[in-house]
Amino acid sequence: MRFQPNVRRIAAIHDLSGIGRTSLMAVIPILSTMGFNVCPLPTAILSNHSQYPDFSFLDLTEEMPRIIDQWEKLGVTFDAIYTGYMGSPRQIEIVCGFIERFRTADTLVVVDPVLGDNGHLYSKMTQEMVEEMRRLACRADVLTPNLTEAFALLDRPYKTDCTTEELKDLIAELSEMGPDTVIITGVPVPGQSGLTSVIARSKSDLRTWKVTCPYLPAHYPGTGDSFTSVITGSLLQGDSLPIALDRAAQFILQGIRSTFGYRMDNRDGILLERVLPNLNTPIQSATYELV
Ligand code: PXL
Repeated sequence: MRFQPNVRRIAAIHDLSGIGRTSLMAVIPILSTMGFNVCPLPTAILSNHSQYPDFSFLDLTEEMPRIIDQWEKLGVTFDAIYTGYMGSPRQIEIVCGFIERFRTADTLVVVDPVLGDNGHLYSKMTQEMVEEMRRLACRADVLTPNLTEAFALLDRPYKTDCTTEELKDLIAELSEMGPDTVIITGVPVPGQSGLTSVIARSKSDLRTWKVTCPYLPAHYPGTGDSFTSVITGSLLQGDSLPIALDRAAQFILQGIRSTFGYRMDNRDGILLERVLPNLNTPIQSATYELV
């Protein structure tokens, strides 16, 4: 009898930022803790993420095709391809090509269209990047924009006071672009400044799910990366969409709660190291609702 390791492999296409717990520095620990073999295809190396006023930036666009060719030679296969922050428009074309080459009928393709937050694009993001990101979004099985990114992808003005019907329409328009499942994060709850929500739907199901959780008045970079990492791991572990939403929302809330009590620089992100073990404890209670 031969024993085979049952460790599944995820290609993680994000930047590596040394300071601030974003991108690969959230993706790798979270998905490793959840039992996956994370294979990084880095898009850029930064001294620190781009929400600090200054940062160094090494664009890896030229290196990416070399890494991809080598992976192809090695004959590696991936159970999931998970993309986030892109360093240049040309890179997005390379990543689209990577998906064409490595996707099989069983591959889960998760696209986090990292472009901006709170109604603004991040400092390196241009209109051309938004347009290219639309091409990548079309190829996703699961698309996870925040509200800013959802409006940017649809070329509509940002607003925060959306009704549930408006959010459902946003999801429908985004899924018409291609993705089976669309999850919109960071959705304010009208009239309740102490709450925030995520809302999601799959074309293959058509029920719309919402998870609401307490909102603490602080912005921590990287929480979107951590959220989508937990979603990716949870779906690969076989959880339903609403359970994946609950696990991800609870993990982020635990991370924020573990950080908020300190007088820290918020740009350092959440204290991920403190909450990683929670990813392997059974979910205690689910709070999802149908809307
Ligand atoms: O968290 C998203 C993200 C990823 N990568 C870089 C960023 C940000 C957000 O600021 O700057 C480099």
